[in-house]
Amino acid sequence: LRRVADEVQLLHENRVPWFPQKISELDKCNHIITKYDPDLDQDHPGFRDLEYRKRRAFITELAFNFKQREVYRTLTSIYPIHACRQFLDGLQQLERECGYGEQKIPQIRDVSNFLKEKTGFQLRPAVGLLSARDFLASLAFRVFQCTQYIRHSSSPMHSPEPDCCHELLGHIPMLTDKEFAQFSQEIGLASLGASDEDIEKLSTLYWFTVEFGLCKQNGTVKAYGAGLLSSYGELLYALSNGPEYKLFIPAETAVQPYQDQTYQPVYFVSQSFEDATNKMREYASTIQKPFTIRYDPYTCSIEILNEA
Ligand code: NLE
Ligand code: FE2
Repeated sequence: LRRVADEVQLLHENRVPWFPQKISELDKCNHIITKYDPDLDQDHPGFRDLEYRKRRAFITELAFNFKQREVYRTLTSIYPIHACRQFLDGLQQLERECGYGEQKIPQIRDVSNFLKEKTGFQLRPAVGLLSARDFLASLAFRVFQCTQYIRHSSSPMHSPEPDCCHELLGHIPMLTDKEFAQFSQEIGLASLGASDEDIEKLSTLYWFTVEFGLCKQNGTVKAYGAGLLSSYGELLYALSNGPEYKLFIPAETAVQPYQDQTYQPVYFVSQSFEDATNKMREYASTIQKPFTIRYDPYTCSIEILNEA
């Protein structure tokens, strides 16, 4: 039996053009020829009809986005072994009660209404990539800023930037968990009015926990970070023993440099999910500010106490 690598080598040497070997690889068969394209072909009867062209473009886009099914299907196939319990519970509820599934991408409004009932979190369409200060400030109000576009279809298994797959599959299931929701709000509250230096540390901590955190559960390392749970490629990589692992100690993690172009070279592992949230809480309480704040859940506003 020939190994896959040999086969690839063989195909390569003979200069055989790439061809799909699995039905899912038809996603890659999406190169189009421009003949009869109403946007490019001046002889097309619809060339001068802008409404018609707009409608055609919309339908074409739907066809390109067909790939989201692949993102959903491949990710859900490895969650049972690699995702933490809180995430699996959340996803199950979303599938049962909120229209999650491979057939369609749910609307931000529906997911927001659902979350609101579970943990008081609500979603808000983000205008783009936000500064760390603005993003963290939203969390203080239990508001999660969501991007709305989808990753490029040429790279379904990893995206360097957040997209709707990342928000819906990575973050939302975790935000259905009461403890995690509380924890997220606390990070947000700690950020309000903090110095630039403290914001930098908080967002680094956010990066290595909420985005790329690993924790032990029943003796096995599981992912709870959204950046891992929305990337099939990186989720496998992070739990492959390939990368470097460090123990999560907030004061040390907070100064670890990071990049967002490709897989992380180092991940921080907590003793347990609870341990991660407790340590973060302790750390947040050490941030020095010349005032104290309190969140009033009735009016959804911040009260400033004993201003210096
Ligand atoms: N790498 C993640 C993904 O592919 O979904 C997105 C990370 C955004 C911080
Ligand atoms: Fe994220």
